[in-house]
Amino acid sequence: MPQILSDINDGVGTITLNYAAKCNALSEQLVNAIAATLNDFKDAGVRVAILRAQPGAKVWSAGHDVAELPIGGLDPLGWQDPLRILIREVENFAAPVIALIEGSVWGGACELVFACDMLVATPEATFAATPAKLGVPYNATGLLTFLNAAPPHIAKELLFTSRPMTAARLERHGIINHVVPAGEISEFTHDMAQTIAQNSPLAIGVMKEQLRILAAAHALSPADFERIQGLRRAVYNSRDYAEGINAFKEKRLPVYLGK
Ligand code: LCV
Repeated sequence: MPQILSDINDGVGTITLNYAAKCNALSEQLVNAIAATLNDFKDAGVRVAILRAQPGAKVWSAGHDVAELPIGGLDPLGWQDPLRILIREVENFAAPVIALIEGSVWGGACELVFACDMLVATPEATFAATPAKLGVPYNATGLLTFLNAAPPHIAKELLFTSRPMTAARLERHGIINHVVPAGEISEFTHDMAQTIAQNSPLAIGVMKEQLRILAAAHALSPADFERIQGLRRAVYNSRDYAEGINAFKEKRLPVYLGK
């Protein structure tokens, strides 16, 4: 069973997450399939991409495949990590990527939909950022995705509580573009995609890339960069980091000791 399905219709490419057995966890295999499909979309001249789960999905994506997280000693979200590769694929894809969201979105998948260019969600959709729950020291570009999508206090509430937030709450803060009933969301999203597809792909592509460059333009001194990496290394080498991942695998609540 393929972990994603895809199709192209009138210049709009749709990628459907199809890995229900693992709640569409963003495994290396699934990420590679999405990246390859986006490349095919580029070759086919796709003007808008829609990223979605199966209609009626209870879980849009459970985020990073926890089984693929290193237990310690290695950066869990390094440059070559599948989630980091996927975020860059979406941000660098020359056409707009619209996240069509039904179901619950967890962890790195929350960052993934925030990295998309627009979000359309059903009223029942929920969004939970889980590094604090899992004990993962999120990385700087990942946190920047949250900061570029959400007001700082909302980003911090998401990241520090790990509690799911409703689509209505995120729409109120301009993070979600439209909240649309499940029975209408596919047509609504395709209509918006068709509107975009009629416009200039060159102008849209260059504006998307400029917005990406401007949103990422932050001066960070080498000393600050090394300090961030040192702080994160101390966390992913900690007893608590291993506890978070082991608790997940053992299906129990973690007990964090702050060390
Ligand atoms: C691997 C999974 C996963 C999964 N990986 O079904 O943002 S960070 O820093 O935290 C980042 C590192 C990150 O993204 O971490 C992942 C964060 N994700 C979560 O915390 C969500 C974890 N999953 C859940 O809470 C539940 O699975 C939900 C609520 C999504 C669905 O619950 P439900 O009862 O419907 P199960 O929990 O029974 O899951 C079905 C199968 O999917 C696997 C899970 O281990 C189970 O596999 P088995 O049947 O082999 O036991 N699964 C779920 N999430 N992220 N595998």
